[in-house]
Amino acid sequence: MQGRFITFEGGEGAGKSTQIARLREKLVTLGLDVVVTREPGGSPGAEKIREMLLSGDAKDLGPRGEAMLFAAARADHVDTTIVPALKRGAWVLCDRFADSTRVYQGEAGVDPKYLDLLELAAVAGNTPDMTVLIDVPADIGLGRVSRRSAETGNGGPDRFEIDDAEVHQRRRRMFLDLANKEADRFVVIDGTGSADDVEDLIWNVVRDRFDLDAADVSAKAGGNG
Ligand code: Z5A
Repeated sequence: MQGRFITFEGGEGAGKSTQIARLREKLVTLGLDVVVTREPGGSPGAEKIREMLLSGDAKDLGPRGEAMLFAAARADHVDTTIVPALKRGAWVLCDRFADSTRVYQGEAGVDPKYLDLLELAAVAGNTPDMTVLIDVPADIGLGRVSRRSAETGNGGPDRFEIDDAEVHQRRRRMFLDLANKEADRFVVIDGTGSADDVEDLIWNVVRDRFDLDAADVSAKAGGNG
């Protein structure tokens, strides 16, 4: 039994974590085995690398070195979390994946051919079945992130949030370009509405794409529901 692999992409504050949690609820209700994970991170080894990357400790390596660290974390995450989950038939919902490297490290100037090689090695053929790009203008996403920081008192911006507005806008355009080039894999969702509205948009495409008719899902899930 082979599971499903869905990745979520977008800028900071797009609503990826919020929507992954909501989609997880729906899928679990249908009796499916669901694994929620994230990048960088998602496995014990990769979480250690996450800490280095987001704290800025790896910044001195430069964008190419950081890209290698993202790839090293991804390889471990794929091997130890994603592939075992897919093999047992789970649905894997992953907050960011290889497209984030293409956009963030690509925008930072790393040669796309070099990024392709890293992706080939790290992903090892485990391409997502679907990538949900939650698209919001950079100022809306960053506004949400700063409101969240003010409300939770959870420190300042991380290594990638501190970049200036133009960088965030370029990243948004790069995500949209990728979605255009790989239209079969990507679904672009307008993330500017309420969390409930965005949840409905995502559910409609996931349900249609994977033929998730509530009546027969439990049979597809092996009768666990
Ligand atoms: N990075 C990279 O450079 N290369 C790579 O290969 C990879 C990553 C994999 C990871 O940070 C960083 O690593 C990331 C790219 C880089 N850059 N940054 N920063 P992270 O994992 O810590 O952060 P993130 O992925 O950007 O997550 P985020 O900022 O938390 O955004 P989100 O998950 O998309 O949003 P959220 O947590 O669901 O929502 C943010 C807030 O908005 C929260 O208070 C929500 O309650 C609120 N929210 C959510 N939806 C809505 C709607 N619809 N309306 C209003 N408010 C909302």
